[in-house]
Amino acid sequence: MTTIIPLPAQIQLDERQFCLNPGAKIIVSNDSAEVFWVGSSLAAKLRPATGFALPVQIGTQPAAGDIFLAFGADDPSLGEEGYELFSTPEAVTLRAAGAAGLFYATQTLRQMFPAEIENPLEQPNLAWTVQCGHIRDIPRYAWRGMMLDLGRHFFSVETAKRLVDLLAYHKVNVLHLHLSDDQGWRIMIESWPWLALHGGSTATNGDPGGFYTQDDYRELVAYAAQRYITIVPEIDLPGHTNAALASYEELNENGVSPNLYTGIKVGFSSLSVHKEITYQFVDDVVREIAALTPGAYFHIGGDETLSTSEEDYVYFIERVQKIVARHGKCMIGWEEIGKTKLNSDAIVQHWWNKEVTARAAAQGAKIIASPAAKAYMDIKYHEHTTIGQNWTGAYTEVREAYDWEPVEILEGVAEESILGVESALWTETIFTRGNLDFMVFPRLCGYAEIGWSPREGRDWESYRQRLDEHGKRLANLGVQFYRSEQVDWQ
Ligand code: TNX
Repeated sequence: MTTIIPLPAQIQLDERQFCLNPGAKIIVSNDSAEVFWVGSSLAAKLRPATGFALPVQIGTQPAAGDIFLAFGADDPSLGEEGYELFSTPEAVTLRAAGAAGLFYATQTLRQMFPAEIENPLEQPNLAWTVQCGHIRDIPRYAWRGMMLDLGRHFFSVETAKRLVDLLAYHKVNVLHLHLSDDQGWRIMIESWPWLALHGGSTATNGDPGGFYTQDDYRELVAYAAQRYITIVPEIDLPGHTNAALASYEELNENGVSPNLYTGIKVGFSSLSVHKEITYQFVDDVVREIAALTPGAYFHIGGDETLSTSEEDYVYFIERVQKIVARHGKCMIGWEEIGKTKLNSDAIVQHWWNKEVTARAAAQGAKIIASPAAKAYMDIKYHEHTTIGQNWTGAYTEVREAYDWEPVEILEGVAEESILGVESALWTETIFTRGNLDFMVFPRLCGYAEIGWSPREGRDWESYRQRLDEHGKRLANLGVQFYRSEQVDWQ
């Protein structure tokens, strides 16, 4: 039985074993820097626990005992992200047509070694075996995301990079950063510096604030890109803007800035939809962030604008849509933007209202499934969870987070319109790295499987059993995950 998460599309294993020995090499078939990096990053993951040298070399085939990374376009049906893994007693071969696929093959291989492979300290006297067999694996959805809310509480670049590593380990390929909210503005905009300097100075509860400098953000984007993760920046508009309104009085209808906000209410703030300066502001913010972001997307929020009239909302979003397009990005918004007339490339993120989501899909928008009752990781696991919220009216235990189907949740949306799945960590009650670990893991493992694995192969009992072993991997990686009673955890 395999313990890989997300479950590969096709997997046949037998009783034989490959054993990684001290003299093993990692051979890469291609001398491009990108492919070499994939080989090197695998070596870097396997060296600490094994204590082996694992040199990375370019070559056309493996010698006995080696791991071979065969890169090439000879099987286009694997796509950019698919891969094959062949394991025999002589060698392990990873094969892919795209570098992302090769990288995902290395993540699968990590999960085929004993769980101690993830221990940062050398583990002497362990046999580093991998079961023999064949895997052919291609993702179900193109969009496998997670959102991190930096507005309510700020997380450092180091914490975000650690999260990127953990996402990559689960073949997640999008990290959506919610960079602004009522409680904080988290990225330096050079043409409007007080957004970050004042608007970023605090957080929910009056906790310490913070913001990414443009160099911080660039560094995070590059780190994520190297792990095949696209950063999607979100600036939430026209609501959720108290931090911006507090920083620049001219953005306010009455020309007076409110105080910084450290509570957790939503829906009370709005930009001034009929002031021209508002659109200058949006243009500058989108322009600067778009220039820092190689990814194709810009998320404009658009949710919970309870203090903006419907007419103003439509006017505002349709204007902002043009600004995003002018800066060369594809616009994403929360489902509420389905009430407006969308460009054909718009993407809509479903979180609550199926009817507006269906309206967006009917206009041709692609849909990302983030149903709050299933995919919100700020929701408590059960009534005794000490952090988190439960406004969805239910709790989201590990099983509830896993056992749902995007196609069924999105009533009225054709299957072809579903781009993928994204889970979300809202951080009103979450601000330490330990809080983050606890709320995200192991639920994220389930979302990763919903996004990657074929629908037919998904099954709670199989997942539950794999999670037991996977928990040891997470523990070795230093993740302080929630040990749900639904899982046996040896
Ligand atoms: C709803 S979902 C929000 C967030 C909150 C979250 C708390 C959405 C687009 N907006 O502002 O943080 O609920 O669960």
